[in-house]
Amino acid sequence: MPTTHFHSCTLCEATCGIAVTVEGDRVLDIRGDDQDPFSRGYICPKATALADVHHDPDRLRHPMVRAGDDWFETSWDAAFELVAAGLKDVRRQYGKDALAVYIGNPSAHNLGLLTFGLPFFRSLGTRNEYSATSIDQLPHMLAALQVFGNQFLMPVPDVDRTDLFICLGGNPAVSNGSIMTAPNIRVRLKAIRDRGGRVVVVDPRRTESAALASEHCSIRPGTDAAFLLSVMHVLFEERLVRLGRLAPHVRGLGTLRVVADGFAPEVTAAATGLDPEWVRALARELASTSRAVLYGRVGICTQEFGGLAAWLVLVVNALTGHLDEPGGAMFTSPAIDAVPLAAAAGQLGSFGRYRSRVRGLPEFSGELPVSVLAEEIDTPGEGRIRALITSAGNPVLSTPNGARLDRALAGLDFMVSIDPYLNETTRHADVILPPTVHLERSHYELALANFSVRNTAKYSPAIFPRAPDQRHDWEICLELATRVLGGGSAVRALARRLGPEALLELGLRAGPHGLRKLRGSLSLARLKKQPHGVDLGPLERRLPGRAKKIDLAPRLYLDDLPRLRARLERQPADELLLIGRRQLRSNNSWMHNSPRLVKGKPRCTLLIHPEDAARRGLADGDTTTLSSRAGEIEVPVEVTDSIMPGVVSLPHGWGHHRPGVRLRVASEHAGVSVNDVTDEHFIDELTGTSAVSGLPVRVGVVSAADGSPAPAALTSPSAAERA
Ligand SMILES: Nc1nc2c(c(=O)[nH]1)N[C@H]1C(S)=C(S)[C@@H](COP(=O)(O)OP(=O)(O)OC[C@H]3O[C@@H](n4cnc5c(=O)[nH]c(N)nc54)[C@H](O)[C@@H]3O)O[C@H]1N2
Ligand SMILES: Nc1nc2c(c(=O)[nH]1)N[C@H]1C(S)=C(S)[C@@H](COP(=O)(O)OP(=O)(O)OC[C@H]3O[C@@H](n4cnc5c(=O)[nH]c(N)nc54)[C@H](O)[C@@H]3O)O[C@H]1N2
Ligand code: SF4
Ligand SMILES: [Mo]
Repeated sequence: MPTTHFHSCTLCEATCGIAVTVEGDRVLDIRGDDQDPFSRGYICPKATALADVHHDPDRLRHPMVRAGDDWFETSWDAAFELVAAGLKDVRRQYGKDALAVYIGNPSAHNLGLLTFGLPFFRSLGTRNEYSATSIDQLPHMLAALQVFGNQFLMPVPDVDRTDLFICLGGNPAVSNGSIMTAPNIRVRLKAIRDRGGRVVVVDPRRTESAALASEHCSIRPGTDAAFLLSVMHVLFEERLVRLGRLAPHVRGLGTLRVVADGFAPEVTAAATGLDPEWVRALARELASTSRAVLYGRVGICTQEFGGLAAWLVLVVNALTGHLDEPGGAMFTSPAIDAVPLAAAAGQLGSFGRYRSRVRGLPEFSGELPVSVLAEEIDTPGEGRIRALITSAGNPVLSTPNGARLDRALAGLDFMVSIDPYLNETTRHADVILPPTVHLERSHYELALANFSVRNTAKYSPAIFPRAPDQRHDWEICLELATRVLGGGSAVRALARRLGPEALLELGLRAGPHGLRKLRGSLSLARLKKQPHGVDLGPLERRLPGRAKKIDLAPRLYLDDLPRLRARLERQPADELLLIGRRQLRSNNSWMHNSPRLVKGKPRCTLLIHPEDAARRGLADGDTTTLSSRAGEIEVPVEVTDSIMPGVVSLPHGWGHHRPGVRLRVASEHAGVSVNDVTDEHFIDELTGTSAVSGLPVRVGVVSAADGSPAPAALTSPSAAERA
C-alpha cells in the first residue's frame, strides 16, 4: 500500500515542503506539500530528483577502500579502523595542523552534520579548516561580525512587505534565494510589483530575475563597492540620510560622510559602467520609499571587493532607514536561535587571529580561505597538510584552480571523504564513508531558519528507515571522534543513544518560542504533531537588543578603500571578465547524475555578447578556448545580448569527465569545470574570499561548429587581451 509522508527538500535554501509517496523501499512520487504554511505546495524540478538520488545505482551504500585505481567494499568497523589509523598517524607524526578538513555546502542543510559534524571537525584543533564559506557568504558574515558583533546577524530582506527590492549580485529566480529563505520567490517578487512596488536588478547579465523585475541595469563585474559608495555619496550630498529609530545606537556616521566624499557617481561611472543620473535617481528612490531594501548576494561576495560590497549593503540599508524595519533588512526570531547560541558558545566570530602558512591569508572564525588549500598541500615545509577529511564537499569542482587541487590531493598521505558519491574529489580518498541521504534521515532547518523571510519551524522524521549496515552523517562523525580523539566514552555513548533530536529538543525549549512562552510553547513533541510545519509569524524589529553594537564604519573597511581607489584609477582594459551563473536544474556540482535534471540541450556553455563574439569571429555553437593564468579549457559558446559587452559567463559544477569518477549519467553530460580557469590568486584581498567573479580571461577560437579550421589570426588572443 502506498503511503504519503511529509518532509522538506534540503537541496537549496528555500526549504520547500514535500509530500513523498512511497511503497516498500520505492519512491513513487514527490510533490509540493500544499499544506506547508511557508512553501504552500511550491517545488522546483530538483525536489523530484531527490528520488533519483535515493535510487541512484551509483550511490555508495558501503564504505569503500581504495587500492591504487581499484575500489573495494568493506565493513564499517574495518573502514573506521583504517581511517582512525590514517588520521592518528599523521597527527602523531606531524601535529594537529597537518590534518586538514574541508566542509561543503550540503552540511548547512544537514541536521546531523550541524549538530555532530561541525563540533567534531572543530575539536580536531587544526588551523587548516576550510569550507565553502570562503567562496560564498564569508563577506556577509564578516560584515555582521564587524558591524553588529555577531557573525550570524545577517539581515534578511523582508520581501513580503517591501515596495522596492533592489537585487545586487543575486539571481533568486534561479537560485531560489540565498540568505533569504523564501520558497517560491518568483511569486513573492511578482507580488511586489502587483502591489505597485518595484524590483530592480543590478547584474552584468540580464538574468531570469531581471525578466521578472521592473528594471535591469548592467554593472561591470567587481565594481559594486564603488557603486554603493556612490549611492552613499548621493545620500549625504542630498541630505537624504535617515537613521530613524536606530539613530541613538549607531556609530560611525561622521566617518562615513568623509568616506563618501570622494565617490560621486560621476567619479565611479567609468569603472561601474552605470549612468551617474541613474545612480542618483536610485539613491533617491531608496531613501524616499518607506518600505525598501537593498539585497546583495553571492555575486557581490565572490569578487575582488566582496568585503567592502557586503559591508556597504548593510550601511546603505541603515542610512536610508531600512535596517530592522518592516519591508527592509530585518532579523529573524527562529525557534532555535543561532545568535544567542553563538554568544553562549563563544562563537561570535573572529577575523585574522592567524594567517595561512604559505601566502599569509587571514583566518575567519576558525577557518582559512579555500583559495590556499592546494598550496598548503603542495608547498613543502614545516606545517604542510598531509591528510584531509572532506565532508559533503567537492572542492575539485567547486574551488578556484580546481585542477591544481586535483593534483595536490593525489599527493596526500591520507584522505577520507564522508560522501555518498565517488566523484571528482572523493576519488582521491583512501576511504569513502557514505552516509544515508535525504529521505533516510530526519530533518529540522537548524541553520536556514535563521535567514528566513518568515519565522517557521518544522521537524520531519526519516521516511525510510536506515538499513542496519548504513550510517547517518552524525553517526559517522561521532564514531570518528571516538576513535580519533578517544576519551569521554560515557558522554559519547549517551550522544549515540539520543542523537541530534535531543539537541533539537534542548534548542527548541531554550529558544524564543520555547519555555519562555506561556502558551503554545514549542517542543519536539509539538512539532511532530504538525508535520507540515508551524508558522511563527512575520519578521519583527530586533534592534538594538539583538546586536552588541551598530558600528557602521569599522576600521577594517576604511583601510581597504585605497585599494578600491587604485582600481578606479586603472583604465578599464580591453579584457573580458568572467562571471558564473546558476541553473535551475543544477545544484552546485553534485546533482548531474540525475537523468531528469541533465536531459535536454547541454547547459555548460559560455555566454558572450554578439559584439565580443564578432570581434573574435565566433558564432553561436562554436567551440572556443577560455583561459587565464590558472588554466585553459575548451567550451561551446552561446552568443546572446543578455550578457553585457566585455563579460562572459560559464556555470560552475560541471567537468565530470575525470577518470575514476563513478557517476555514469553525469559523465555522459560532463561539461567542463569553470574552476579549472578561475584563479586561486584572484581574491578579495581584504577577506581572502575567492573572486570567481570578474576574473580577466582570454577567449580565442579553436574550431567552428561546422568543423572548418578557424582563421589563424583569430586563434590567439589579441595583444591587448594578453597584456
Ligand atoms: N538551481 C540552483 N540553485 C542554487 C544553487 C545551485 O547551484 N543551483 N546553489 C545554491 C547556493 S550554494 C548559493 S550560495 C545560492 C546563491 O544564490 P544567488 O546569489 O542568487 O546566486 P547566483 O544565481 O549565482 O547569482 C549571482 C548573480 O550575481 C551576478 N554577478 C556576478 N558577478 C557580479 C558582480 O560583480 N556584481 C553584480 N552586481 N552581480 C554579479 C551573476 O550574474 C548572477 O546573476 O544559490 C543556491 N541555489
Ligand atoms: N566558479 C564558481 N565556483 C563556485 C561557485 C560559483 O558561483 N562559481 N559557488 C560556490 C558556492 S556558493 C558553493 S556553496 C560551493 C559549493 O561547493 P562544495 O560544497 O564543495 O560542493 P558541492 O557541489 O555542493 O558538493 C557537495 C558534495 O556533498 C555530497 N553530499 C550531498 N549530500 C550530502 C550529505 O547529506 N552528506 C554528505 N556527507 N555529503 C553529501 C555530494 O556528493 C558532493 O560531493 O561552490 C562554490 N564554487
Ligand atoms: S527550490 Fe527546489 S531545490 Fe530548493 S528547496 Fe525548493 S524544491 Fe528544493
Ligand atoms: Mo553557496
